[in-house]
Amino acid sequence: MEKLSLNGEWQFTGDGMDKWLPGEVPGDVFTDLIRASEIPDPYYGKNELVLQWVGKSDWVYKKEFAVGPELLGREKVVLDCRGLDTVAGIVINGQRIGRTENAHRRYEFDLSGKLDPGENEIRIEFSSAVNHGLEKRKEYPREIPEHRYPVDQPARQFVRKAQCQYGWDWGPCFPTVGIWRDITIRGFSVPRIRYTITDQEFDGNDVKVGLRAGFDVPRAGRYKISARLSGEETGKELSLKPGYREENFEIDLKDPELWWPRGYGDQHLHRLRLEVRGDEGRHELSKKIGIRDLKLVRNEDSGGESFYFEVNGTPVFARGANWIPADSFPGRMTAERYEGLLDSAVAANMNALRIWGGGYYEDDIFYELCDEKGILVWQDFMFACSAYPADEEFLENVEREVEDQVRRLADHPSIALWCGDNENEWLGERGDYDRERISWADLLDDYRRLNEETIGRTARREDPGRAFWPSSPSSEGKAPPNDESVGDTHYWDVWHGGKPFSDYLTSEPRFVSEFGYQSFPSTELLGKVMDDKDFNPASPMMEHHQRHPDGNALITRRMADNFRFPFSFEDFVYISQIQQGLAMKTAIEHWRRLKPYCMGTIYWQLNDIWPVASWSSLEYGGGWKGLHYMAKRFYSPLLVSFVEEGGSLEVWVTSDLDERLRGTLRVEATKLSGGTVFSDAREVEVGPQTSELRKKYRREDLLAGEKSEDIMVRAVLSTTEGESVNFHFFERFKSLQLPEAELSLTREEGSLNLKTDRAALFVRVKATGLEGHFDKNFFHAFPGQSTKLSFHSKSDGEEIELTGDQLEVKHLRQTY
Ligand code: BMA
Repeated sequence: MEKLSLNGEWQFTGDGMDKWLPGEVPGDVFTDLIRASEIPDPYYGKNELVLQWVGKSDWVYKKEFAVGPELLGREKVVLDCRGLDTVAGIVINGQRIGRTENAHRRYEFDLSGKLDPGENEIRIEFSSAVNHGLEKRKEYPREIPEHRYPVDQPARQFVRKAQCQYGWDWGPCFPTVGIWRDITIRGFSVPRIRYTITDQEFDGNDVKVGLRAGFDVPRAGRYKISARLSGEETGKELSLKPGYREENFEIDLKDPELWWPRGYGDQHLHRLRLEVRGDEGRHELSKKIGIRDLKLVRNEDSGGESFYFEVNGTPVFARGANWIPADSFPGRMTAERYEGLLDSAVAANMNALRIWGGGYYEDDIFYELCDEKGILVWQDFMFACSAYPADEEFLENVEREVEDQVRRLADHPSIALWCGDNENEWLGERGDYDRERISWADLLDDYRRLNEETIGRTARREDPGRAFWPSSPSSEGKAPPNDESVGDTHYWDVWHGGKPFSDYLTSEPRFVSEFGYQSFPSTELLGKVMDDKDFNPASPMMEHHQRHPDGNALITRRMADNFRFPFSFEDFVYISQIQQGLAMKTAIEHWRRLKPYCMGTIYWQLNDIWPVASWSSLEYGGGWKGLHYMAKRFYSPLLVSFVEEGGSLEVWVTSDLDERLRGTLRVEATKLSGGTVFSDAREVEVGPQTSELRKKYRREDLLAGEKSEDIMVRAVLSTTEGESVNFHFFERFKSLQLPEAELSLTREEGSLNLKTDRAALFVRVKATGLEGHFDKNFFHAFPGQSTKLSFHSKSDGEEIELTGDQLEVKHLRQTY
């Protein structure tokens, strides 16, 4: 097959512009305009407000390319567009050859006979997706309720592109335009393999791998097709007629090496090769697949219905977070940025991510990295927080999208589940639309046609071996969508409902796919998008970078409940991060204790799309907020945790490990100013995949006559598989008698050592001017204990040695 990549340099122009500027493909018009210095940094200050014209304008991209006899000599030539964003007309040498209106689809256009020897020109004429949506909305017979965000554009429901680009409660409004994925001309005379999808049938340790492949046959002929996987081979010889066709193959593997989610085994991948040979050459497709038996287990039980992933017979508690697009501008994303974010997820002991339905189906590299790192992916289809149209044209467009994406992604072993959308089913109950004017019953009919009959039916048809779940949250009709006893749950009473953190402890879901709490990003990051003088949570500039209308009120109210109020912005940011971490810690430790009744916690949200106050644990650019450091501890496969009930303190041990462990559980009560007043140590045996109450102490025994505001309790579980440490305080942080503490950071035997004379809570070490993260941070230090720290640079993940003057240390007592 002849391949001519059209990636690289293009030229572009837009409405009212009298010149052509250089553009980069794959990319997007914002990134190109920034590079050409035509627009200021869209994230800076309130620039977003003056850049709304970009999404409302039409744009043209063009490129000249040379075609040689090799390509022209092929029977069939196609233009393969892996992503055009969004409404576009394609013109080759002045001749219109097709149009697109779905950024999530792969489009192919026949170029046979349309190319000239030598120079050719391609133009892609984009019309504004925002205007397109408005027109479609006008034509649609029914009103679709629209939830609006502080800065947004309307009618996103009518346009198949990343929905959050129209503005969200954490994201700016930048409806991008452009050639956002690879664009290639392909010429071929033998059948071209368009895609392959495998399914796996297990029989004990052996596996029958079914392979379905789609071929584009340019000319009639006799062809030999062979498939190879892990040393096994199968094949057939066929006479094929021109046109599109599918063929099935089967390969039996004896006791193959399996792919496991991280923590349970290796991420073994097998090379799959499919080859077509004919008189005029050959075409081969090669990719890595994983062999694993992955099930979504849903068994009725006394509590409702279970909901968990089982991989190769092992139940897996999903510890993870929700993923949103990592930049408003896809043109800026790089493999390194994907890897950095995913490495951070792994470093925080996550084994699962949910790709939320308001963004886009991620780049191939994302799934390849998840395969390699053993991260289970919950993949939403890209519909979120809304009703959608359901006319023939829209449904047909969606069917093609689902087909394209499932065929592209299904062979990634990391993908655990397809999910129809984010919160659309739940919308009937919670949507803030005018219920007098718009009836949900009317919209339900459209919803069924889109969700069950189009998205679900297509996903099941294309990939019958993988679970399809209608929506997140859903109970698949067995209970209200967000019911806790069946299916997955979004738990938002603490954030959106403003309830105290203790409310998490009243919730008993089977699998929580969303719950979150906001914090502010670092002042280093904020300093890149605003002036220091705007460093105040309620400054108009900061409020522009906080998209949840009640966000600041919710944060500050809760802060006043639990902390002495900080008076510098830097301290406010620091405490907001502690508070966010504590919210997630409370929820996740509780839900992990409910194992195996509850089998997954996917918090909202892992990452950010721009510099903003949000629910993320990684700020824009990948920096770790306090929550991410805390997640590393509360997501540790082995967890010791506390429950205070009446006059007693329970100590629980939760294990996601598959082996039985022996170890010591030590519980100590210590005065904040120094001195242990209670201590107990016992040998423990921790069964595989268990969560148990190990010991209950009377509060008065732990306090040993001391005042509750002077005491911290520490539990240390030490086993051969590592250690889990946790703390408990009987009083709110604002009521504690925190001592002034002297902290020292020294370099001893190659590592950084932190020591203190008295208890110092939420110690945060910052490496000024350096990008990266520490192995631990936001931890409690107390007398007699020295904490070893290492710093991993962002560029290569390697540990680097820091000197004292590069470091800044803060702890809670210093904020008042
Ligand atoms: C959820 C998500 C998002 C939203 C988040 C925070 O329900 O699905 O739509 O950003 O809440 O409000």
